[in-house]
Amino acid sequence: SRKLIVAGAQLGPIARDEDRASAVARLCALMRRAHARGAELVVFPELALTTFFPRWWMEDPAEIDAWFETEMPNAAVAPLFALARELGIGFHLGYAERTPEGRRFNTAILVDASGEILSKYRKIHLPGHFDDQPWRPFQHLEKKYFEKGDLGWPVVDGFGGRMGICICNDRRWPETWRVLGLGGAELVVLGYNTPLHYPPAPEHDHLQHFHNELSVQAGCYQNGLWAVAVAKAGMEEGSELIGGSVIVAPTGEIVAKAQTVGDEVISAEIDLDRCAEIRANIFDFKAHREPGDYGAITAK
Ligand code: CDT
Repeated sequence: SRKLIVAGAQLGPIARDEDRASAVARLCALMRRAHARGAELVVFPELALTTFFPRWWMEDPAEIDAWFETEMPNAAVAPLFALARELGIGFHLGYAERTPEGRRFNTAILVDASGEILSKYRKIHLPGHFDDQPWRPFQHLEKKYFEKGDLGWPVVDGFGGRMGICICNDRRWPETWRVLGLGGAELVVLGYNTPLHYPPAPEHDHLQHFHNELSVQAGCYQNGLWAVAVAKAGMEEGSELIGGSVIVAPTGEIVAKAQTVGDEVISAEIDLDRCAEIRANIFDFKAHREPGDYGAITAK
């Protein structure tokens, strides 16, 4: 068996005026709690250093750039990297990335127990809209503030297995999970900021938790892999974000789930060898997959 203890560190709301130092102090406190449970890896949410700023229409480039990191690691997150090294724990962190060329991405990294960045992913499925829609109680302007990711869905060796990353809206798309599964991923880590209220179709608001679990559980089962899916949750600047962070087994079963919408650690001992329960049986890709009949999926 290949057992490891993994943790998800759900975050409660981050206020608009909460600075990086305060957010990083919260991440460090959660990392200590995860480590106390024996975790070798702790997963933080999408855009974990700031409030979910794409809810606001902004035009001033300086105001927009203030939400972005131009280096990783940088001075603000140095305490998190130092604590990870001190404790010998790896982590996943989502943040807004601005490249030296001025390109902007919704990014996540996977960092090993020595503080080295093992993998980096830039979000591919960007939800929401480009244009100002002031009728909404809050907007969802990821298409305005971020470019589509250009790194594919990398799968790398780490934590005794094969590790993949996706981000928030990606989890709703079966293609995300299948590409990660085809890359051999055994554990997928992801963060999300999911508003409870969806202004264009409010009749689906009561299904937000169901759709979160449905997506992650299906992704795990249909590809025979583990996932740690972690929310930024709670009432953030007038937008209520769902919690419900979960750890899901390759069978699709939930093995740990958050109970609150605040800062909370969930954890589980997982065995990466359990991927074979599914991958050597019903979803044995080599034996049963029929890619010759899937052309419509990649046609434009
Ligand atoms: N952050 C993120 O991707 N949130 C989306 C909200 C979709 S509604 C515009 C999600 O899929 O949860």
